[in-house]
Amino acid sequence: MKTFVTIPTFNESKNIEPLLREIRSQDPEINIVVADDDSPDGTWRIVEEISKRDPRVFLLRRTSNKGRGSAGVDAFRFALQKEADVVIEMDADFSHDPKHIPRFLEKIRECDLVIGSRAVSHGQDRRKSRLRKWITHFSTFYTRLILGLPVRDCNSGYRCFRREVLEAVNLDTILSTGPSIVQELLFKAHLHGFSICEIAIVFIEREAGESKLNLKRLFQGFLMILRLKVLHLLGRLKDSE
Ligand SMILES: Nc1nc2c(ncn2[C@@H]2O[C@H](COP(=O)(O)OP(=O)(O)OP(=O)(O)O)[C@@H](O)[C@H]2O)c(=O)[nH]1
Ligand SMILES: [Mg+2]
Repeated sequence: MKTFVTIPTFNESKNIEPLLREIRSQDPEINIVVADDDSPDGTWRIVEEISKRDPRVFLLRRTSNKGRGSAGVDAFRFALQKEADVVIEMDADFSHDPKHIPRFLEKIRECDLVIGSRAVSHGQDRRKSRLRKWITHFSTFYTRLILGLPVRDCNSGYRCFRREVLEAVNLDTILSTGPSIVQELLFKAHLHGFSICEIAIVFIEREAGESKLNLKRLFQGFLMILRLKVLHLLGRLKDSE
């Protein structure tokens, strides 16, 4: 099973090297794609150096069309072009522990899409901020309600896709340039009838680097979920109707 890990990054210079090391220690064969938006802190430069020593590390240095969502799409496209069978997407800030990778790869044999979930038995959200946890709870409630998703952690960006899922959702039609790509892909995979499973993860707070979440991004995410629902009701979610 040819496996790729894709990681969108922006200003993660303190995290990226130890993260790549930990992923590599999980699996010497795994391919890793970092989609960096020309980070001013030089994250891309660190990845470029590592990629010279490790032929299974790839850097996508993006200078236009920036954003968490479009970086994710570029990395998926790259993995598909390189004939990935399975793609795991994760954040760079150690909230997503690489030690869960082997369990994703086990579970993907049974399901089309596997979600690293904080909301199933043994899953945990270890962040200290009550506000951040509350936002996650509310956002999951809202997403499940509007989009009718049979998933307990709709906001998790730690996921494993079979190639067929990424092909079917048609990456050319993704609307989200920002973080709402997480919910958009989930909704489209669900509309296509793919099987979705959740495995427990322990989600920890970022220790280094700064959060990119702000009120504007949060609000844009809520609006995007409404937009996806309306387009679906109108039969205009291109790839899936
Ligand atoms: N390429 C790219 N990556 C981004 C962008 N914004 C965020 N990311 C990356 O997407 C992942 C998730 O972003 P985070 O800032 O951790 O968002 P969050 O998890 O909601 O918030 P915190 O964990 O509190 O920081 C991280 O790997 C970021 O570096 C962006 O505009 N472009
Ligand atoms: Mg984070």
